[in-house]
Order: sequence, then C-alpha cells, then structure tokens
Amino acid sequence: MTTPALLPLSGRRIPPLNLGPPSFPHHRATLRLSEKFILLLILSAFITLCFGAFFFLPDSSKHKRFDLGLEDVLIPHVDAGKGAKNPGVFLIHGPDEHRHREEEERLRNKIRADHEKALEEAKEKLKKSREEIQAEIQTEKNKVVQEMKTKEKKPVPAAPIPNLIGTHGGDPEDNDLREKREKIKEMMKHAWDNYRIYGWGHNELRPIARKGHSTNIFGSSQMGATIVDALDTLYIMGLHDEFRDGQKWIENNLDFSVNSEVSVFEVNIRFIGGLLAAYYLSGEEIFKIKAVQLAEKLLPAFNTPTGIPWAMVNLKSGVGRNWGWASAGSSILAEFGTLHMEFVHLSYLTGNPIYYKKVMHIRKLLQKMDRPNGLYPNYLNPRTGRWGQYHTSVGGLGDSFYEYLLKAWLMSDKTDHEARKMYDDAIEAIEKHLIRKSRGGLTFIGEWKNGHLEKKMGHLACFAGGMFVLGADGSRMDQAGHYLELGAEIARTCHESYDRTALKLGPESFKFDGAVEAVAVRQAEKYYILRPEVIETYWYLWRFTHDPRYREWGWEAALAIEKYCRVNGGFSGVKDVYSSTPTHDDVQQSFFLAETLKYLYLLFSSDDLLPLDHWVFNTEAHPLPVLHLANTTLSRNPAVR
Ligand code: DMJ
Repeated sequence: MTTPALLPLSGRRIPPLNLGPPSFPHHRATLRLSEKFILLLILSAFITLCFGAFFFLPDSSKHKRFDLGLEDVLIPHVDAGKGAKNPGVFLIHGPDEHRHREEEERLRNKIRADHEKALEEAKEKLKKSREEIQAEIQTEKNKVVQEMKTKEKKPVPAAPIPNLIGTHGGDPEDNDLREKREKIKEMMKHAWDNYRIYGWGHNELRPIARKGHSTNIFGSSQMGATIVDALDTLYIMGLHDEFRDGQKWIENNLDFSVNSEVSVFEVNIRFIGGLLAAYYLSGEEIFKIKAVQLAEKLLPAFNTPTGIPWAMVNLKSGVGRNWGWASAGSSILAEFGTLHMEFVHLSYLTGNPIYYKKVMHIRKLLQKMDRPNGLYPNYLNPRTGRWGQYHTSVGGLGDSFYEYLLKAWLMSDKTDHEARKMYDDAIEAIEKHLIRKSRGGLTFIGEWKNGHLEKKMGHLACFAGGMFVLGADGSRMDQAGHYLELGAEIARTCHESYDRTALKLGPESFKFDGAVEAVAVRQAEKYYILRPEVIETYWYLWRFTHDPRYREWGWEAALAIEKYCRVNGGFSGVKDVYSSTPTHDDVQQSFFLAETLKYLYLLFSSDDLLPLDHWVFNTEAHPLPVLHLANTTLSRNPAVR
C-alpha cells in the first residue's frame, strides 16, 4: 500500500535533508571543538588556582584522619566531650597520633604531586597548536563512535534457518526468454549504477538532476533506502559485487540512532523486510542484526491507548504521531495492518515474543470490532479505538492489510487459520460491495465511501489480481476456480488501463463512468511512478496458470518502461501516460528496484527460482521463507522456534 504521503498530491512538505554527519547520543562525542578548547582553558586555570590555594590552607595538624570502615575521611580535631554538637566528629589521642601525622604528610605530598602533574599536562596541551588539539579531539570522537558501533553489533541469538529452497538459478528454458531476462538485469544495473554514482547513501535518486532524493516517509536522514530495498533483487540476479557493495554500506553507515521521524509502515516493509530477505538469502548476520536494531526503534510507536501504532515515530525520541491528513487523527489500516509478516519473523529469529505480541494484539482488536457491511474502514483512531471515516479500498490505505492476512496464513505453513478466516471474510465482503463489471465487461474494484460505491480503481489495487490467485488454493468451499478467474479478470482490466494510454504504461487511477472505462479522467491521476502492482499480478498469474499472455504483457510493460522512463541517469516516473511526449518526474523510486524489476526478472525465470510453496513475498516484494510452526508457539514458548 502507499499512503498519500508518498504522492505528490499530499501537500506535505518534505523535511530538509540532513547532510551533516550522523549524530550520536554520547555527550562527549557531540561537544563541539571550540567548546572543548574553552573547557580546557577553564580547567587549567582552575588547577592553577587549587595549586596556589594549597599553600594557604590552615594548619592541618588540627585535623585527624579516622577510618569509619566505609571510606577514608578527614575530621576536625575538637573535644567531643565539651558540648560537641556533631555526633559524627571523633577525637584521637595517644600513641596513634604520630602514625596519623605521617599518613597525613604522605597524603599531602600525593595531592601536591597530582596537582603538579595535572598542571604540567595542561601546559603541554596549551603548547600545542589548535589543529593538533582538534586532531586529538577528533581521534577521541572516532574512538567513541567505534565503541558505539561495536556495541550496536551485538549478535542476535541463533535460530534454525528454515528450509531455503530455490535461492539461485531460475535459468529460463529458451533463448528468447534468456535474452529478456538479461535485458531486465541490464535495466537493474542501469538503475543501480546510477544510484551508486549520483545518489549513494541517499534514500532515492533524481536521475535527471543526478543527485539524491528523499520524501517524508524516510524522515530527515539519509538511510540508503534504495540500497536496502534493492539488495535481494541484486542477489537473485547474481549481481554479487553490487550486493557486497550494498552490504558494506549497511555495515558501516546504516544507523538508526537518528533524530528522524519515519513512517512505521514504509520502514517496516522496505527496511525490515529488505534486511530480513537479504539475511535469509545470503546468511549474512549483519542484516539480521540491523533488522532487529531497527525493529526496536519502531516499538515505541505501539505505545498508544489501544496498542494500534502511530503512523510515524521518531527513531531517537520514540515519540509517535499520525499523518495530519488522516481522518480524525486516525492510523491507517494498510499501515498498522502490514506489519505481521516481518514482526513474526523477528520473533522467530530473536526468540523475543514482543514483536509477535504487538501484531497479534492488533489482530485481536480488529476481530472484536463491528464492521459496516463486513468491510474494514481504512481509518482507526489509536486513542479511542473507533473507526474514522467509512472509506474502504483495496487500493491505497487498505490494500496490503488484506494481502497480509492471506500471507500470514501462507507463511505459517497454512496453520494460521484465524488469519485465513479473516481474509476469507474480508474478500467476501469486498466482492459483494466493491467488485463490479463495467458495461464493456471489465471487472474492477471500486471504493466504498460512506455508503456509496465510487467506480474508480487505483493502480495500487491492481495487486489484488495476484492476491486472488495466490489465495485460490485453500479458499472457502473450494472456490479455487472462481478466484483464479477473478484474478485473471483483474489482470485483464489492469492491462487495459495500460493499453489505453499513449505510453502503454498505466495511470495512477482510472474510472469506469459511462463511456469511460479504465481511463484516468483527472490530470492529477495520469502519472506513472514506476509502480509494480500490475507486473506483480502478471507474475502471480503466470506462476499459477502458465498462460503465455502474462509474459507477453509483462514484456510490453518492460519495453514501455525502457522507452519512456529510461534516462541517462537511471529511470524516472512520467507525469502523463496519455501524452506521447512524456515529462519526467525525476524520481527513481526505491520500489522500482525492489519490486518492479524483481517481478519482471521472475516472470522470465523458471519457477524453481523462489518457489511459492517455500517463499512468501512481503508487500515490497521481499521474499521471506515459510515458517513451519504453529502460530501460537511464538507467544507461548519463545525458546521453541
Ligand atoms: C510499495 O511500496 C509497496 O508495494 C506498497 O505495498 C504499495 N506501494 C508501493 C509501490 O507502489
């Protein structure tokens, strides 16, 4: 799902990029150089003062040292027997007096020596040039940073790696397919190489301006979203040098202790999903460690009266809040409902049930709520636990919630029956109230708004074709045939939305209104931002039916992307798919590398690459292995994984 925050329409201002070095919470590391210099001067003046004052101290023979058994203290020599007010003051008389005098002298000498040494050191420091002092401070800073990094890399307890089948290969059977697959790989190289040159470390790339790009979903810091999102695609395409390059960047630079407010959903699907997939595919521990570190930073988002997380959380302070545009301060269904897969894997890998508990709590709460017409509204207030506006969609704001119900069941090796039931109930209501056939015979999924069906379908909703076929097996009353058919109809409609444009690329959303069918009407809906959903559906349809039309349609889309979206500095979205002279939006979205190119590559590979009975793709196309366990195991006994 993508919330309007991702869209240029949202009107939200993008926070300025933080181009400075990463900030660390350690106080010493954050002192500025000039402050250090001043402190040093004050310190040396203070030491000089103490040293001078030492010679003006009153005769210390009037003091006696007394061991209280806890620590050494100096006490005044007064006669407690004559009206002493202080019960803590004691007298020492007799033969011990000489010994105490000697001890006192020894201490005095030691203090004098320490002061002299400190003074010498301070003088030495002041002899140094400003540059030398700065260099010393920098070395000290680096040491602190290094120490913190080592501390952060604490290992995560080992969990048995599930059955990983089909992480390599997928060589297609004939030459034509092999060439197509190679072409997709070349497109990936072009996207990656340009990001590597012009946007490295930034979240995304501006391929025309040839510089980094970001949006508010990633907060204000450079978190290398494209690197993390692209890793598993690089891996399965066999681009191992590029993969290692990305890994190194993650090892040395990916830092979550930043004062930055991010989208919990986006960071979960792109970063945690991407890191977990990279971990499972490559076995490199660093990805698991980083995924767990990040997940810990997201947990404060769940501190709401209901346990429904905020949409955004500040990674440093843990303060959460919701999007200003969301109905009545609500959290978004597709955001808080798209955490399950990643969080269950986190509990599995760490043995810590907290992640599992958080997402199961959301599920239980949703189960208890009344649903108008059996439909889930897109908005839920995390303070009151009440629905916001009655708006239901299978596109933006709702989409991946339904996807994750199905995938929770699939990734539990089909044992999470509760999730399957919720999925079946939800799609029955959707079919009844939202899915219609146009006059021209195109099946579409509309949007339900306050009791009214809007005959508009978003590009995002096109993913549902794939979802219906993926969920066909195991459907209620064995309606597998029906759902295969429904998935195929959605694929056809979405293909039509591409075919009816000048560029053969689909608009952001399209209408079914009288004579208008599968065409965008408003100018603001005519853009294509390299989205994957239609190609994703072609791929699922291909896997389940092997009907060659899906490979043909996928190839049409690939050629159109190559022709109209490719620029010298990467790939860009286009502003109007109905205009034969495209204007570029100058953004190479990270999901283009994570999803669009991955689904295309898989479409021209054989089915033994990431087989669907062993892998479940998260909503950002990051493959996670099926876990062979009962879903209750994680909460009841974390030791048994
Ligand atoms: C991706 O980030 C994910 O697929 C998400 O679920 C929906 N939107 C984008 C791509 O369009």
